[in-house]
Amino acid sequence: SPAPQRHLPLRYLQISSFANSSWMRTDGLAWLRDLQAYTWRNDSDTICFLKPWSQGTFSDQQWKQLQQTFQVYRRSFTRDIREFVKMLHVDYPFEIQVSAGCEELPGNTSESFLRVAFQGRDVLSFQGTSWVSAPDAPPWGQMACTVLNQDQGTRETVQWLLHDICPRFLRGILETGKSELEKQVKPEAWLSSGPSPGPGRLLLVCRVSGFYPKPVWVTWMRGEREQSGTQQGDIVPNADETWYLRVTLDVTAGEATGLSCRVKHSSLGDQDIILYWDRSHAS
Ligand code: J76
Repeated sequence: SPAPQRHLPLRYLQISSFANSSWMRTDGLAWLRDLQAYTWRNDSDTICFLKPWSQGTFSDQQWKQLQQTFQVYRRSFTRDIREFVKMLHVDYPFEIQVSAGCEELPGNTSESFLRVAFQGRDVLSFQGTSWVSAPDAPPWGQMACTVLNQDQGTRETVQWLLHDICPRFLRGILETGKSELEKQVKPEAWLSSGPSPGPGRLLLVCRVSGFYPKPVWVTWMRGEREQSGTQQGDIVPNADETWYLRVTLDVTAGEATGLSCRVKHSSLGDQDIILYWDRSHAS
């Protein structure tokens, strides 16, 4: 049966595109596990709440302060990067991605991270109290860290955000967003045949859609026997904050009868969905 999700990370993702010395944009978004709760578009001064529980248990005053910190950061970041480009002789265009966040761990502890990528590859991260360059970063990664580490004030602010604010804010969201985070949405499942894998062969396709949360178990069976040839696709998102999965089995036409697709999901309790293959599916 599907493994339950214990982890509820809060993640901030930032994409900054620098086209040339005058054009750039920065967009930010943040997720609670797989639910997007915030956006911060380049053209907006303020962080936009996408959920009624986005503010967590922070007061308006606390949130305003936090937002101001981020506004200062975004302005400074753009200015910083422009200066680094000149100092390190980096060429335009390029893209910088920042990811940061935290997660609660068993025993009332939490874990935080902050990473920066350049052209899709890790260049630096924040570890403990300072910036560290990634093992396979370009030569200027080390230089960037040395410069960044001279700013004691920023190092302290980053530590405060990562180790104090983030876990506290997350705890609040887990309270205010509890019902949505714990929502259970039942999957639908249906069978069809896919493109024939070859003469006399059938591709049996079992589609499962609309479930939440993500963990799911789907397999082709003959009676109580799991069919080892079962091929799982990726679990991909629907547009309505539910998930979709396609699971196939390649068989000879004669083997198809008696096969079934079985779905286990937390929303179904013990009532697994079982769909039997019959000739009507082969078209
Ligand atoms: C993702 C969260 C990071 C939060 C940082 C918060 C702190 C902050 O905004 N610091 C900027 C302003 O710092 C001044 O003001 C502070 C008080 O508000 C303090 O007094 C501080 O002492 C003072 O200097 C500061 O300018 C930072 O440098 C902003 C940018 C941080 C950053 O991420 N820079 C960065 C990232 C990657 C620089 C280089 C790279 C490498 C890529 C280079 C590619 C060419």
